[in-house]
Amino acid sequence: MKNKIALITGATSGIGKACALTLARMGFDIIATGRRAARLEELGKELTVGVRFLPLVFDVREREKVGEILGNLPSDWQAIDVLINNAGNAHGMDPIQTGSLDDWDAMMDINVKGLLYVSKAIIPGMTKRNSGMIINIGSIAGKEVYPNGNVYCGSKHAVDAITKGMRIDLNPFGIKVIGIHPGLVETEFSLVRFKGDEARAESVYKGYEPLYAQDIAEIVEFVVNRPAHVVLADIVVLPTAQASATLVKKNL
Ligand code: NDP
Ligand code: 8X3
Repeated sequence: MKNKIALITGATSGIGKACALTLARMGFDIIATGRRAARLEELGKELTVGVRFLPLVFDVREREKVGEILGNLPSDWQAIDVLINNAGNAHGMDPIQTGSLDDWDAMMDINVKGLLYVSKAIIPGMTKRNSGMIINIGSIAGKEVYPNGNVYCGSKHAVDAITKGMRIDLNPFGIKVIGIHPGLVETEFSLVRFKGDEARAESVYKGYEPLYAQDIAEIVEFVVNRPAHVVLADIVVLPTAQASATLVKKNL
């Protein structure tokens, strides 16, 4: 994959970071984004020697800034081969009648609109070149709805629908569009969802073996390595202990 470029949003932790490290090992030059500049700097030090690295610090909610930064990439970074729309999180886990408007705004603005803003900036280059791959990180929450998951599930159902729409609209250009929908992956996800409550976050992954970020990165590696005529369009990946969004076999 020498001289190919991958852009990964939300590469400061979890799935995005694992994807950045894995794609760099495959030889991709890496554009990594996130809000935490220090984390991106650390990532740069961990990346495989010999690949180019461009860290970009922005909040995917900032529409103008996203367009400005991604629309003015240095000329030798513009031909992006793989876009991984990964940035996202759950915020809160409350019944619909008591949910917080701030949490709802965060989830819709980051998981849905942020993905759209980034895509809007990158897709024109892909259509012009008649090539490219877009991998959207959805969720089992985009395939099912679970108690108190209401708006997070809504945001991920939107990601699923947008992914399908992208695949249809970008079909004439030979652009591959892939949805990866994981179940429970042990990352900083629950720490963010429960607003820094470490004990509550850790309890989500107790009593069974969850997925790890690297498991998702390895699926990305497999997807990216398929021949030109093959696209793994829609992938649901769960820990073996998980049968559905709500059914997890735990030994507590
Ligand atoms: P993490 O919390 O570990 O990572 C989330 C990443 O998203 C961070 O790099 C964070 O960067 C970035 N991010 C969050 N908000 C913003 C923002 N406003 N602007 C820019 N970047 C942002 O969680 P995961 O790795 O688990 O999550 C990655 C994706 O996987 C998400 O879309 C999530 O919904 C999805 N997912 C996660 C599952 C899980 O069980 N963990 C299961 C299914 C899907 P920073 O804070 O530096 O901005
Ligand atoms: C993250 C997995 O089950 O918390 O998308 O929705 S779950």
